[in-house]
Amino acid sequence: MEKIIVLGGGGHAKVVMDAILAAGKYEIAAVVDPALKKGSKLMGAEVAGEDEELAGLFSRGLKTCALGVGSVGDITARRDLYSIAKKMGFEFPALVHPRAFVSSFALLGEGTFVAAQAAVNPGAETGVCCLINTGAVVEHDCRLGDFVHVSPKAVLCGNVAVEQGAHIGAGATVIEGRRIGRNALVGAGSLVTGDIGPDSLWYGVPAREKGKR
Ligand code: JB2
Repeated sequence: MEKIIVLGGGGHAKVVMDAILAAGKYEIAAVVDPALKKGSKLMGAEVAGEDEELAGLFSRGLKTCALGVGSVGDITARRDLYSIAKKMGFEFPALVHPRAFVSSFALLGEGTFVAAQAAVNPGAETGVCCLINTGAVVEHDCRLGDFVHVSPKAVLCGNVAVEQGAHIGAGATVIEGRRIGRNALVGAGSLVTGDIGPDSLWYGVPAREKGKR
């Protein structure tokens, strides 16, 4: 079986690890997280310690990573960790929980994770390391930039564009054809009926701009 390293060992990492184990393609060879005790176990996998261990793991032939650090609006840690590991030569396959639906006419970018019960419909495309969380819906022809997070049970109707780094909160809905700007944040439960500019914070039903990020 192929081996994979999980970067991060918090709440999101456990969700990613569960999906990896359920899919059965990879064995989790190591979890790398400075907050966990080296040599301990997380969900049966060995904790390897801090990010400094990555070089040694790479030289042992482990070349595949899963991004287990999540985000609730600030993608900095995810993006930095991804680029450090990429520069070292690691690859980040797209990972899909076996009980998610991803159309064979959808395109998932490198390192994108699709959680259980999520749906990604035909013509949808994601960038690098997007997070389509539990039960989220990415309808036909949506276009997601890098590091976009669609939180649990959020719905992007058809033809929605979400630019790099934007965060769609849990249970929010964006109606068809709208555009969410770079690094914008849509609060949980919101209903987005218009376009949203970059770096702005929107929430409510219907969603209104509440400030800048
Ligand atoms: O640079 C890093 C780094 N920065 C934080 N390298 C490595 N290897 N690990 C890093 N971490 C680790 O990510 C922290 O030490 C911590 O153990 C973990 C973050 O765990 P936490 O449970 O705080 O957050 P999360 O990112 O797993 O999950 C957030 O995002 C999810 C999408 C949470 O808010 C969840 O509720 C949410 N579902």
